[in-house]
Order: sequence, then C-alpha cells, then structure tokens
Amino acid sequence: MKQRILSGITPSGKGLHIGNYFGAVKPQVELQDKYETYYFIADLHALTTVKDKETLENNIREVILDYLALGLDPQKCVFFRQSQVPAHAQLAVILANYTPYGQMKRMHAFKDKLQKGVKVVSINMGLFNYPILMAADILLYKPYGVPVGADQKQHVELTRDIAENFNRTYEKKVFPLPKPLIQKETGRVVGTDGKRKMSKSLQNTIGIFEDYRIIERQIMGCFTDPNRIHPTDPGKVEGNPIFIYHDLINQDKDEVEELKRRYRKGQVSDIEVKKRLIAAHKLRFKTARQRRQELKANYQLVEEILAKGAQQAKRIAQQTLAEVYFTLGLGKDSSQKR
Ligand code: AQP
Repeated sequence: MKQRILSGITPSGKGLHIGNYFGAVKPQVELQDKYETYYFIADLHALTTVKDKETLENNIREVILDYLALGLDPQKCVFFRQSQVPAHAQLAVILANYTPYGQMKRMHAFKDKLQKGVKVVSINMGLFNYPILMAADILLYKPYGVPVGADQKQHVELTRDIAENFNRTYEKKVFPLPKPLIQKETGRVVGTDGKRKMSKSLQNTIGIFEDYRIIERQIMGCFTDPNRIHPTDPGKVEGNPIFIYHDLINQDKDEVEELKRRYRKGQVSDIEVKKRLIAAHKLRFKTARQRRQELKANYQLVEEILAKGAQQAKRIAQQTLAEVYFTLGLGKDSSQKR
C-alpha cells in the first residue's frame, strides 16, 4: 500500500510565484506517482487576510487553475477545497484544546506581524489560530508526510506536538506524527530583493502566469551583485538571486554555465543575464500557460474535479473525526452506553 501525503496552498494572493512552485508545487507534483496524495486549496486560511467576497472568489479560482496547470493530476491525486470538507473546521475547534497558548505565541505567522510593527490588538484570531487549523488539515488525513517550503516547518512541528499531546491524553495513538518533507535546495527561494523569502505579501516575487510585461518588470528589477557597477566588473555568482533563478528555471544548463563564467570575468551585463532569464521563463512555463488557458475555458470541468475530490476527502476526514469524537467521549457509541 502507498503511504499517504498531504499539502495545501492558500489563495491569499492573485496567483502562485516561483517560490511556491519550486518550494512546494513541483515536489508535490513529483510525489503523485509514489504516494497516495491529497492536495487542497486552503480557502479558509485565506480569510485571515482577504475580506472581500469577489477578491476571495477570484483568488481561489486563480490558484486552482495555477495548481492544475502546473501538473497536479486529478487522476493521480485527490484535489479539493478545504471549505468543502467541514471536518477541517470541526477538528480545529477540538485541537485548540490540546494546544498551549505559550506555544502559539511563538508561531512565526503571528510573530512576523508583530515584527512588522502590527499591534497585537489588530491581529485577528484567525491568524493567531491558523497553525491549529493547519494541524487539523493535516491530522484529518493521518499522512506520513507533508511536502512544504521551509517556512512551514514550524507549523508541521506544532502539528506533531498537538498530535502527541492528544495521543498522550487519551493513551491511544489516534494520530500518527507527520513528517515535514522539505526540499534541501529549494525549500526557501529568495525574493527579488535578494534578502527575504519570496512572498506575495513582500512583493518580491516572480510570477508564473502573470502578463509577461509584469514578469519582465519583476525580473528586470531583480537585485544582483551590489558591488558590480559596470558589465566589465567581475561579478559574484554564488548567492546572486538572478543566478539562483537561472539554476531553477533555465533548462539549458550549458547556457547557465556560460553566463556564470562570463559574469565572473566581467564579460556580460546584468541586463543580458536578465533577458536570458526572461526567455528561459517563457520556455519553461509555456506548456503550463497553455494548459491554464484550456482549463480556464472549461471551468465546469474544474468544478467537477473539485466536487469529486471533496467527496473522496470527506470519506477519510469523516472517519478520522468520528474516531476523535469517540475517543473524547463525544461519539455516538459512548453516549449509547449511558
Ligand atoms: N519563497 C518560498 N520558497 C519556497 N517555498 C515557498 N512557499 C512559499 N514561499 C516559498 C511554499 O509554498 C507553499 C504554499 O504557500 P502558501 O500558500 O501557504 O503561501 P505562503 O507561504 O504564505 O506564500 P507567500 O507568498 O509567502 O504568501 P504570504 O506573503 O501571503 O505569506 C507552502 O508550502 C510554502 O512553504
């Protein structure tokens, strides 16, 4: 029997960026053949930041199309929307009782906001509780592993702690402990500012499906070697975001090596390196962009995929929830005993 894995994407912005792709989606696509896979759109999580109905609906549609166009195959995986499986919210309410407040205060989703100067009083409880909902998302399916970017490691670790706490309380192994599956090379793709993780909210992304004028602007504006003033100055390749992106995106490895060699010697301009990256991006994502157009034109089919996925997910999720209810003393059987 295949081991099970599960992962999700939050529709909090317009679409996926290359950090999401190389850090999470690409490995998830590759795992479809080896594992029993559950992938979902974490639309309830988006409520922490998106408060406009049309924007939310639009974000959800965009991410669904992105995800499918990038290679998620509904023949191989169960693909669904979190909000269509009520057990996610139900289990989150329960798991909150096995989660220490002190530990929640150390979660980075919350701490990042504080560091950005946001006042505690203006942080909504959805954001504060988001790692608990994420624990519910995961534990419902009792997966062996969760393929995510490095930024999510802490949340998977919290999930393990909650599961352990629950199991210990009832002296029963209801939840197996899931492993974070993080890519060594691509678990944290740096943003175009060259400093921080590529993130929608930091506006340091390179898109995948955006209009090419936007992607060109994103690439042309990318941070490179700050000590290099003229194209004839020898440049630094290691840790230079433009070469990190070439290594990820450009499938012509000879071209990448040639550009690196010339860059080190001061024989190529930043502009040329960036233009070659734009060309490589166009080539790399050409098929996915076409597939996305086709899916968009046939959205009815996409909805059918999601409805079927929700039915399949519900079967597992309901089973786990019933087991949890029973373990707690909320189950049908325990009340019948009285
Ligand atoms: N820069 C990144 N490098 C590697 N992996 C990344 N992921 C996100 N950014 C990077 C991974 O992508 C998956 C989906 O992430 P999400 O939907 O939870 O979005 P996110 O992490 O919140 O992405 P952003 O762009 O950083 O969004 P904002 O700015 O709204 O917080 C996850 O597996 C994530 O690890």
